[in-house]
Amino acid sequence: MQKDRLVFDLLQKELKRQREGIELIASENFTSLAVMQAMGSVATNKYAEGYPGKRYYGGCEVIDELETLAIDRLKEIFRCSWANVQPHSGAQANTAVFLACLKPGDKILGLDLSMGGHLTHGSPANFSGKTYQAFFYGVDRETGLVDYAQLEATARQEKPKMIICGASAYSRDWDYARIRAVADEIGALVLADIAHPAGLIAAGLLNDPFDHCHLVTSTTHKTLRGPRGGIIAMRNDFENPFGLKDPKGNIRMMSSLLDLAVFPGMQGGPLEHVIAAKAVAFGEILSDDFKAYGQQVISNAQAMARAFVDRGYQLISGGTENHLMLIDLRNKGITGKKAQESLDRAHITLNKNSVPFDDKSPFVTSGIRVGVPAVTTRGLKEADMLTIVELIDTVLKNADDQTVIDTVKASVMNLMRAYPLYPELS
Ligand code: DSN
Repeated sequence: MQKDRLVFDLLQKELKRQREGIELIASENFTSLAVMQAMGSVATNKYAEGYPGKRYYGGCEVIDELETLAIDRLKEIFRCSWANVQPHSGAQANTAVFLACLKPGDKILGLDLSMGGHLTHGSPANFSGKTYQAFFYGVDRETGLVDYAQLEATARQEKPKMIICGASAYSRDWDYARIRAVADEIGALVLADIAHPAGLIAAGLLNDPFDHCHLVTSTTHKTLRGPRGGIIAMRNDFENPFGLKDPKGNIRMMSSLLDLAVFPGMQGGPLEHVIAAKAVAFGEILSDDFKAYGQQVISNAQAMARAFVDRGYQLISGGTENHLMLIDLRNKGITGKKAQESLDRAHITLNKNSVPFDDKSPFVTSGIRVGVPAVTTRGLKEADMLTIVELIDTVLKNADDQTVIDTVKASVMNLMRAYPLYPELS
């Protein structure tokens, strides 16, 4: 461990940063030590192109057991008939789904990035928007809720082959049944990208997308609290409705086309050390404690949202049903960029975020996104959320006053000392 001083000193500094700060980035979390140990294990040494029982390398018998365990646990969590745990990230998982289901130039319909959607749901800057013809729905200007009427109208007019639901900055649950109804009307597939709320869905605290969506993708490192990575799953297998065939020209079930799309379609050797860590995280999700974690996440988020509203902050949609909230700072006279940078100086970490109908660029933004999965893992409760909001409010009101920011930083470090992070590590 000590051989490369430069790297290990930097890792010690990062551990210190994580320990001393308040982590509010909605897409981050703290894995268990067991998850990290699996990631730093001998499985990183093994090449295993292919799938359990069908590899292109020798010596895969143990890795096969590991990957099968991860798949089985994931299927149990979401009551699925099929899952693939090899995607290196959520973006890779979405790429594989598109590759398996669509032809270049096909139409897709997703939530606009500027309204809380994700880059891989058709943004012109991304492969999804360059390869497919992307159309978008948004949120209602008044309510901040997904504009399902607009989604339906665009779906009926454009007849996309795939409707994508899911978001990076949306604080409400989804009406998957309504999306499936219009998809059935026009013969489209529905993909739910549950990267953000997956842990809350696993805990049974939000609507279940598997009942209504043909395909589901997720990351594993957000509310699922696993290693950085991606997954694809389906509750029920089915034949590709668009007649796409495998490379040999055979019609195959979707599960088979998806496996082929991940490997050899768009990835090579799977990261088996990450898959081992996914298996550990999935085991933790299947434990009794995980539902309590999910409930605490929602309860903390709601306490925090109420505290922001009480201090005159404008939350998009007025509140939250999941782990995050999106705040429009225009009535507070500070941009998202300046808010993020000032809070960073006080060791409070979050990200600037465009708000719906934003008049500022994505590099500046009018808003911030605040999430509680990481602080909840550290053990913070509702009363702490009120303290955090008070600290944030003090910084945002004194963004140019270094003395005030230094005082807040001292309070942040003092608060977080009461919630040790990785005490086993020196
Ligand atoms: N952009 C990441 C986030 O939500 O933070 C997800 O890709």
